[in-house]
Amino acid sequence: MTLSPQHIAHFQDRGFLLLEDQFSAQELDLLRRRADVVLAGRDERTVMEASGTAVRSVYGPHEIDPVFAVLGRHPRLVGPAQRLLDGDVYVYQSKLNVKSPFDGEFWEWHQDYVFWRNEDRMPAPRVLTAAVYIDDVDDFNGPLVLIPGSHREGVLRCPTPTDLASDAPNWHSHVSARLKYAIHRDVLGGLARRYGLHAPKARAGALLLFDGNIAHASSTNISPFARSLILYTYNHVANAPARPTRPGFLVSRDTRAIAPVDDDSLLADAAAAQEAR
Ligand code: 6CS
Ligand code: FE
Repeated sequence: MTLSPQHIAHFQDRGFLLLEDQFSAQELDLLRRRADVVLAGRDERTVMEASGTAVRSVYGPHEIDPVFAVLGRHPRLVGPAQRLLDGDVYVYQSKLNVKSPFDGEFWEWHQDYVFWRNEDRMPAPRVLTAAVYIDDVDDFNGPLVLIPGSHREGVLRCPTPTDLASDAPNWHSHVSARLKYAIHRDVLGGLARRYGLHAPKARAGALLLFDGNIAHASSTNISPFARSLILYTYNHVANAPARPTRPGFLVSRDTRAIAPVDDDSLLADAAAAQEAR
């Protein structure tokens, strides 16, 4: 995937870029099958919704599944990440965000980079996330909502919450519905009035790229349709934290530059693994 000058200008100006129809129906079928396998696991990388019954996220699927490992090295993701971050990149973090039918909970307004700066000591916001739409994303199943242009405002003010769950590992407040760094509502209101809100809706197979500093959120999923995304955060190899302490499934310790695989690798490698049907 080669980005056009218009693509690059859009990302730099708005803080995000939506590329539609990047993955075929057969590739999506494979990703959905692997997502079901990954979601069946229950270890500490699996974060449940507050209901305790629905899975919210699984962190580090690229570490535990061969197909998600290939996807993280795919040229349709790595190519744009290298171009937009201007150099070699590695997978800082991967996650499968499910947003289950009926039970998928909200994500408060936040920026991603503040978690990586404050909790991992990531030096600079030379980082972006690439989200592959495994399901259609529409008005009704809790689409990601962005504030276009907010990535240029630096790290925004986040009041320290007083009601964070204390019985869970401390990193749970980095990934649950009650976030440690949620943007102050006065700040958020001003940004929304200035820049507006935008929900990048698209069919399954789309790829959404967004800057580590763009303000974003999502509502609960009241629909009977899942809104699963597989997300890879790409960090520039010169921007790796020196001594991360959070678990490896949140902060990858493998900071080697990615050499992208061939464009047909998802199905080719899966066929080799007798997975593709
Ligand atoms: O703490 C983290 O690494 C995760 N938390 C949020 C709210 N976004 C970035 C990242 O996925
Ligand atoms: Fe986020």
